[in-house]
Amino acid sequence: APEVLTCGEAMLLMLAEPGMPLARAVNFRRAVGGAESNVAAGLSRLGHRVRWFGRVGADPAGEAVLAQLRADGVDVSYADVDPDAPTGMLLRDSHPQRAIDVQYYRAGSAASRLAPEHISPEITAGVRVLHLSGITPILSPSAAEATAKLVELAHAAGALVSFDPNVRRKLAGPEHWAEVVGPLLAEADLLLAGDDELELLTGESADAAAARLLRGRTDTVVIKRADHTATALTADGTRVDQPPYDVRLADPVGAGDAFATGFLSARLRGLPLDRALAEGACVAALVIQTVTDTDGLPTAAARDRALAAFTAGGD
Ligand code: KDG
Repeated sequence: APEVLTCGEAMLLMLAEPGMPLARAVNFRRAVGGAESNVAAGLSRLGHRVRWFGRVGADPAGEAVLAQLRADGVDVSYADVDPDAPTGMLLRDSHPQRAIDVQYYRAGSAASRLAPEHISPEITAGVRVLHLSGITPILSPSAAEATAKLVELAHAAGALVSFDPNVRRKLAGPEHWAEVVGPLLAEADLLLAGDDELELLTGESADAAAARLLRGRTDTVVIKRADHTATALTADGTRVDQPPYDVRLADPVGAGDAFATGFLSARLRGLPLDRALAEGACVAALVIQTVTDTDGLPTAAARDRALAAFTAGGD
């Protein structure tokens, strides 16, 4: 069985040439996007056994998405191909210093038609970690039910549920996010969330929300702050702060997925919290130096080299 299962919408990503505003861009590079498949690709590159579950259409875009995930070493053998709906797609531009424009073509996509009947216990059997994001339940009511079923199966199987809300304002209004994704926070054993996301989803300050969740089933909350410091808080009262590593930014998209990748890998290897935060920050620093979500994802050896270089000056 794989160590990790991720589930979500993987999409064809058409990435405008760097620096070109989306409305002016002529040349696009084909890549794959999707928060959960990014984490799957990242963990695989770091040497973990990972399965991605999700749905694509019976179309060339779906073939391209699955081929890319396979090339990254991700197990896609459980992925569904929907003959009646297309693979989701997004266009975006890429800039280090200005807001990134994203245009989705995913309403009615194969992934948005995810439903509980697509989730069988074999998908989660034997996995140690299930990593999910708030994007999946926001896609449709049936996808929200499927997400709840996956969480239930994972908990019943003794797997750790890792959750990143990944609030994307283009997909739904704030009230809808709070209503659909807010209640899921308490199902996470590990929660990785922006301070603004915690506030939006709970109506509390990030620290108050974290403290409340840590009195429930949640064991660890990593709060990603606006200044890019990450703070880990645990149920036993530990607090560790991790500043970002200073690199030349090419494109910030994918930083959160990269952080989750680095953090989860360290936890899977039994490393302590401070090391997991450092590895998360390290993988994020590598990914934001390239324009796609995934090209900067390191092998284990590349991560170790980068981390040694980042910490050489002593931070
Ligand atoms: O985390 C990066 C994602 O935002 C991107 O790959 C696309 O999953 C995506 C989304 O829904 O925005």
